[in-house]
Amino acid sequence: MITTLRRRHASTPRRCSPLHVCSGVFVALLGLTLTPTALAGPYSKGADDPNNPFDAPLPGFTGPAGDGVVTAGNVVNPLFLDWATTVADYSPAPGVGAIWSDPATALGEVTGNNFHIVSLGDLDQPAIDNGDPTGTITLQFNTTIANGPGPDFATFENAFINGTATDPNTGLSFGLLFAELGYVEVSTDGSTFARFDSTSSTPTPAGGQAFLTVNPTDVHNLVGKHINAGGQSWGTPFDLSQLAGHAAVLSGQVDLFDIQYVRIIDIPGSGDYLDSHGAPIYDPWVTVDSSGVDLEAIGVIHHTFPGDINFDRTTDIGDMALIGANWNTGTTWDTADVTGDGSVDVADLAVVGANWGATYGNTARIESSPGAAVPAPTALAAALPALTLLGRRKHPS
Ligand SMILES: [Ca+2]
Ligand SMILES: [Ca+2]
Ligand SMILES: [Ca+2]
Ligand SMILES: [Ca+2]
Repeated sequence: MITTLRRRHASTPRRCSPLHVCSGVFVALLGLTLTPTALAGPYSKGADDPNNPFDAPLPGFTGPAGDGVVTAGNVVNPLFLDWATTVADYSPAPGVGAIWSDPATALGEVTGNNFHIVSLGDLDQPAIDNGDPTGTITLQFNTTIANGPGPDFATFENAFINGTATDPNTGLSFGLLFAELGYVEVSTDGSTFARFDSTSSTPTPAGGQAFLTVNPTDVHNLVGKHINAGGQSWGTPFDLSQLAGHAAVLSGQVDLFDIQYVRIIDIPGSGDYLDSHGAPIYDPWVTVDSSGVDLEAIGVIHHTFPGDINFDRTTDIGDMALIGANWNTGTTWDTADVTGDGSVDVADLAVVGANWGATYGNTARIESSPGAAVPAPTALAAALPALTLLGRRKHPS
């Protein structure tokens, strides 16, 4: 269960070695059992795999030329409501080329341009053995990310095809990738982060691996596993609902309906860094210049709009029904607490009423037309007495 407690100024952040999974350490301390999402795969291919049940790549561009195709006439996928707007922190590993060191490059819409990136840098074995920090970047958004149905945001790296393999089921070939991988974490307050469980079953490299090919169907929930180069643009989806059992979410420190930060942590692919199951992660290593994760963009799919409890981008009877269903019992956005005070009552009803009929799209932050100009609808007026009665029944005085 998720609470709506929002600690904007959380206590001292937990410090976690990159060699371990933060949540695992924390939960172990509590004496509980951590069960990472045990998904068997095969995970999605690097491009155009819409039916993969785990992590179907999301096209950065859509239009008459087809999904994921970067060309004149196609447009940035309107699935994405928003894009990163602010660099909260950029701490690359040493050695990133100057032209790949501008973190603002990761802000704004996806471009599909594999040179329009900021690099996080890589670590060689002595640096890893020394415990040097890996490169990271933390981005913020104009509007917070929320846990709606399905994936809630997507990361765009600049992975490209660097080999081929054959799908055993279809006999069709697909691309193996030059994929520089990283962990993905989210935060409400910028202090406490929750990391997505990840999987990497890439076989141990036989030798030099500076140009290691990664089979994307072996990799899950790591930034960098989808193609965003050479005229193709595909983002890696992340679904906040997968963090519902994370200790920081359960404690209320991370609110899945109020995510304000996304942090990317590069993984030097030596095998020293592990997935959530304890398996070593391999990727091209050691890379130089535009080394490590090359972040191009982060797109937002879901954020909360006033009164739109069910994330269908309009405030109407569907949301009103959720108010009724959760009257006096709801505690989170998806259980109709749109005011964030931990209960569902007339204050939440008022928000829905005030925004009745508003519709929200890509520019919804400014185009929403709720408020006094919209007369109280008949449906709302009719629902009010019933809801009030419902409230009285549940809490007799
Ligand atoms: Ca979701
Ligand atoms: Ca890259
Ligand atoms: Ca709605
Ligand atoms: Ca409320």
